[in-house]
Amino acid sequence: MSDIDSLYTEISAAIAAATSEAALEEVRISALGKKGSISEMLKTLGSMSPEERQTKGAAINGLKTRVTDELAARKDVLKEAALEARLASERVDVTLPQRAAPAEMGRIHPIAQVIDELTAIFADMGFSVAEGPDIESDELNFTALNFPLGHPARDMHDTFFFHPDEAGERLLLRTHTSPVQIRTMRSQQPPIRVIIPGRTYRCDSDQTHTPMFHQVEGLVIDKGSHMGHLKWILEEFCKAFFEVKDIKMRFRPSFFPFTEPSMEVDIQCDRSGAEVKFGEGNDWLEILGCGMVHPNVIRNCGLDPDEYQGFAWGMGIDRIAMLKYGMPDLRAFFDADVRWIKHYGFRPLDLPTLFGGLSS
Ligand code: 2NL
Repeated sequence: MSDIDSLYTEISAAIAAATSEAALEEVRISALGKKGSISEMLKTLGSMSPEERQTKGAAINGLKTRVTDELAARKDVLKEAALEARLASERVDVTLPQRAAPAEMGRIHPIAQVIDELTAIFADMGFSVAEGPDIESDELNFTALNFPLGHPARDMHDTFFFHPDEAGERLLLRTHTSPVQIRTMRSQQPPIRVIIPGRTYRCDSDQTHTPMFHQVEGLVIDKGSHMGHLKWILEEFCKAFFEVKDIKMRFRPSFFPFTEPSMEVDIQCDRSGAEVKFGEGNDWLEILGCGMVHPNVIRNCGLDPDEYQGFAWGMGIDRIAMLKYGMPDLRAFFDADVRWIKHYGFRPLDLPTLFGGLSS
């Protein structure tokens, strides 16, 4: 057998034995690459006599053509096989039930839901939302709000204080969202209509208190604003929030350093059944505190209390969320238990709106 025939037999066997496109490429390089066996053979043509070149040259070129054709044919076969294997491995059973999209699986926390609901209600009445930092100065959290130095109400707030700085100033975690109202009154001109939902902190922890909780406060400052306006806003809010046509409210005198007069507000409910019902029955439930902004607070914000009056209110978000959605344990709000959020959470795409329903 000539060396050409034996080289052909060898290469042809290697082509047939290649089981992947990469292995086949190696065979091609070893035969037809720059230093491949056929290429080396072609290089010998130059030193041959014209007669020898005529017979051997044709034979080597014939070898090259056959090997090139076999490589191409084998490549087609391997390509087809690779495609078949991929199709088999990536087969999709279209009859399987659909897996829920991430937006379907996640849930909105009831506190976030209630904040969205309140915001929709007050936005409809012309209020905007204001925000401020959780870490505040003593001045904004207490002094500007008419808590005199050494006043017992400062101690009642169970404040978390930071260590004093070199100048002796003591920062704190805000005990209510009121400092944001002070910031708003100092930076905006009346008329002011804002609500401030946010996190608040008090060093208190038991069945009905968590050290971090949520509050929403509202503030209106304008010429000639009065308690009638306050009462109407709170009534409209309660009806919309508890999704009832009518609800009786009871205003009881109270005390806050930052309002005068101050009131606590109860709403009518029925506690005779397993769950509390609003807008019916003969029981009362306290839900918020409110009052006319104290003239000292208006003055502390650079406004003239003889020109501008205002009213404000504050309520616990966690508490009204528990009441509305029948959640018995406050502490579960902050446990991050996925089973709880699956049960009490809200679907992310069901945004609360007044026209579409708050809690559809
Ligand atoms: C409650 C009572 C209240 C306010 C908060 C307020 C803010 C400014 C001026 C005057 Cl800047 N008042 N806020 C007023 C009355 C009551 O909260 O029981 N909250 C849970």
